[in-house]
Amino acid sequence: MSDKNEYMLIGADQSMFTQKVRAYLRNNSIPFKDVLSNVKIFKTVILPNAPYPLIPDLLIVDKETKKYSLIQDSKSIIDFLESTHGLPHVAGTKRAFADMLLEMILDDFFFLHVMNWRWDRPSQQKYLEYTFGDNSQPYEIAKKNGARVLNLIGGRTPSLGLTRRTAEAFNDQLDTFLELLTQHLETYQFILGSQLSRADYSIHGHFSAGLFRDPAPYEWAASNYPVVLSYVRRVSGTAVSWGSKDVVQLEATEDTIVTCEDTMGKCRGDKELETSDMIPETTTRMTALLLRDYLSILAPTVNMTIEFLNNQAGKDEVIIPRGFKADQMYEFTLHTKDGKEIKEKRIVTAHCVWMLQRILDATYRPEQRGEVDKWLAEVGYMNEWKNIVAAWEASGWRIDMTRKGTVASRKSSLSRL
Ligand SMILES: N[C@@H](CCC(=O)N[C@@H](CS)C(=O)NCC(=O)O)C(=O)O
Repeated sequence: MSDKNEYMLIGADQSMFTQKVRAYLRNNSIPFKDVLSNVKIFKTVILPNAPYPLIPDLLIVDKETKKYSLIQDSKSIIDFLESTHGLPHVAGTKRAFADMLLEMILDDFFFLHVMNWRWDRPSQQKYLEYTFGDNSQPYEIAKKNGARVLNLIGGRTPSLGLTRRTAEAFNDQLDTFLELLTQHLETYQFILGSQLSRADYSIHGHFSAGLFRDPAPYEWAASNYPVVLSYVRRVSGTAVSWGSKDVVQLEATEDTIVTCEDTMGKCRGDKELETSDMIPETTTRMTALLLRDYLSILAPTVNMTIEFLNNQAGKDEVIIPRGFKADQMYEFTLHTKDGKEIKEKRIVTAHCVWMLQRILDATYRPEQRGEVDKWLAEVGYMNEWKNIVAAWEASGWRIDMTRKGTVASRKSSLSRL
């Protein structure tokens, strides 16, 4: 960003994807102002400039003329910030792929594991109503307004397969994930080792806006997983916690500083990870835990998206709906701790096909596959993954995010350009 511009981030405290971007901005010392989203902002700023009524949205504002442009979606915002500010991205063929794969699973699936703690917990209803409301208003008005917001958004999770039938399995997996993460953090500061990456920002978003924010999960999560809480605060970029940005380790005499070392990036384990394109074993296990069930969502989503596109007779460009109609549900599988399979139905949400496309464009290109597959073989489910990739690539379509939304184009029409 030139000095001509400033950033404003439209979002909310309880929004996971807002917190993901805020942590990224803070850790990279990029100044920004927070703008609270509300109905008026959606109508006048977001919807005229972006495809979906979603937060976060980054405004790039010319300080003098006050003209702005807007970027929607946490991934696109981080991409923009990374390239504009020349910020580092994860190096290493396997590590860069792992980071994007994890970001997809965490953003598209793992948020349900956290959401599971948000709804249906009467003890925190008052808190949710107030904090989802417009808290520039007095308490009772804010609460009333928040109750309306909750009615609008709180009802969507069952259609994504988070129901009474699956709640226990989601919680089982969250528990196992938190145990693995605790074990991981014994050695490493961050998911890929000593370097912060997208996967950390995704986890941070989910946990800081949900698990370690809402009262009901806070007590459970903070008491049982204090190491994870400390990690989440570290990724926030503001905490006085070992490994946080600007926190240093001091050796001093009475009047002189002897040494003053950054604590960020200090691991208790293998320092060669970054340079030798290695992924911590605990990260591989966390990926495997979620990937097994996530593939039962990704595979039908990709297949049903292809079917939808192939029914658009003759069109070279098609806007894909964010969610398909409720009569096009499919069944996915969740595994409990003891290996029991739970099946549930959910609607098709095609955002993940765009996330898959991003991976194919950036970190799973044909020349990268040999190397990446070595790691996928360790994770497991490689054939299932490869079948999904093959189906999408054979479909003849690609997907991009545009002002109109996620748009699929026939590759044959693009190659004619
Ligand atoms: N893919 C988007 C997801 C954004 C998203 O789901 N935002 C939620 C808040 S965390 C939202 O705006 N929900 C409003 C709604 O669904 O109506 C991103 O990564 O930014």
